Amino acid sequence: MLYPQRNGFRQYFELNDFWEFHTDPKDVGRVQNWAQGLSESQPIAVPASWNDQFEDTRDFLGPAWYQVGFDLPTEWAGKTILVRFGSVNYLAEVWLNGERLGQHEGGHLPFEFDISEAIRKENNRLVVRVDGTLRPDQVPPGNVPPNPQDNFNRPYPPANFDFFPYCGIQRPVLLYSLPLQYISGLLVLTDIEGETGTVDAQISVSREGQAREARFTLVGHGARITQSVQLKEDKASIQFQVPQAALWEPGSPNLYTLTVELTDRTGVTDRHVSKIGIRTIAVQGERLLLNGRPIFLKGFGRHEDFPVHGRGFDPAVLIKDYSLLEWVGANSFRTTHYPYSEQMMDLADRLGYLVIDETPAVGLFFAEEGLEHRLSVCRQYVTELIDRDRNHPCVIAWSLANEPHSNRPAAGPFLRELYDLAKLLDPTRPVTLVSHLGVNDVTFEFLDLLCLNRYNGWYTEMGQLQEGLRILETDIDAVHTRHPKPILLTEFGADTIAGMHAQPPEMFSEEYQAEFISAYLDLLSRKEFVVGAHVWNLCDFRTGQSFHRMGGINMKGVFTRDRRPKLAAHVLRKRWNNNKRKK
Ligand code: ADA
Repeated sequence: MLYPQRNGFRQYFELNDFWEFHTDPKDVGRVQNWAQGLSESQPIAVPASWNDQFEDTRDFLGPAWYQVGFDLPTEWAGKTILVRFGSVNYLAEVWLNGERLGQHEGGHLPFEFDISEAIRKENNRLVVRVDGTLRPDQVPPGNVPPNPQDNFNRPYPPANFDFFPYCGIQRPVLLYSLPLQYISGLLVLTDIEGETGTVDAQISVSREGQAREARFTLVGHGARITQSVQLKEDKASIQFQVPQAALWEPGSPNLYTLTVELTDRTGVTDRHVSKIGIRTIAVQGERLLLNGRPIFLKGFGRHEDFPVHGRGFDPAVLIKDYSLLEWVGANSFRTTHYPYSEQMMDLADRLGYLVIDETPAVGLFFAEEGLEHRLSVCRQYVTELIDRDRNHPCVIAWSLANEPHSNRPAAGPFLRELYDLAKLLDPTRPVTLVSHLGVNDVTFEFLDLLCLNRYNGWYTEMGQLQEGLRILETDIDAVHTRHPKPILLTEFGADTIAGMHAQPPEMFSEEYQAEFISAYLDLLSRKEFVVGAHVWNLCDFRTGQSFHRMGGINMKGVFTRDRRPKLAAHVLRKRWNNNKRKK
């Protein structure tokens, strides 16, 4: 799904504003026909989660209703017009001027509706019903009946995952216009042969129309190449050879500008511009190769999380977090535990960060009840995520899930189906998922890259770091012996209260976190088959309430929630010394 653009043929404006908002705790909005307009409401900021904006909505997960009004720009008359939501968590149902446009399940991925027929010149009213209620058959699941085999530390609200289930319209809502016949899809594949880069670009067009030709132009780093081809029905594709290509990688994130134009006898009828990076990623035996050379991933699991905004999009926080990654010397992150904003991905391309792109499948369990629906939602997520992010050079792997409870019989076929789907949609990237089970994880038979979360010395061997490391080493050696594939330690860390100190180090002190992380990195650096280390977490973040989350905060960040460094951040900066490729 292409992001809207502004040029001579395409226009958009953002509906980032104060919308009208009304909670619907008794779920009467449908029968009272709130879709025709809210009779009572209060202002709410969009985009943002609703939970922290009011005094009485912190633990309210919905349903709730949003409404906003707008006029149609006169110059948009006669064009294709769409409304696009960057992320609404969790269930969204949308009406325009009382006409139901449709619905979408799942946060963190965009969806849109063609409103060319439903829109009016003036006084348009867009109404959205959002329901973030946790349900066992949803992904991620919640409100799961207690089951000893799938026991979770059940926080409040009762999520099957360890972060707050923020709800609302959490990323920008865009109204945008397109020509009647427009470029509706773009697939860019790159390769490298010697010093020459190869760029394959394929477009799909919305429908047959007056345009007969597509013109592709690639500009950058001394290159300017143009090719025109006839449209074949609704498709067109070309291949560029780029001599002395400026490759994309951390430390030198070289980007080219790819412009695609539809043309007819009168000239250009549509134009789409994108930034592309020439790079390759491959698993070769136990190595992970970026542009044909081994890469070591240094970085973090993160969250889109900030006070008051909740999981809401905030450009200043994006920039701040990239500044922290640069300061500490990281070169990568995983989008834990859901796809991040398109703006975050564009910045990863521009700034040169390697991204393991993860679906929202966290806390996945495989009891029979609700299994089919969970599978259909996971299939949808894999499809939507790859469609949204496949052209980003920063994305080096797809992660199907985080810590699925894959010790159940149904787990293997379920996850294998998602793996096969991801490989079908994108054969160019490694596919993984993140396991907490280790050597007996059935998925390790087929995954391309093995990702492990480990907390020896924290949840087990508490306060006994050396004993924890001994067990960790035994574990990863056993995984490697059985599955000679690259291993990435995707999570390891210790809750730390900023300002708490202890010598000798003890749990929750800054010294313990710093020693814990350093000792893990020392061990991992001795293992050739370990291709990366992602500390859990970059920053402290909001969770539900529980006896093991003081103040509803997970404190494993090396920075606090308001982005102040703990001792471990200084230790990592010294260690990672901004050398973008090495351990
Ligand atoms: C798990 C999970 C993380 C977080 C972490 C922790 O590995 O993947 O989301 O909950 O544990 O802090 O306990």
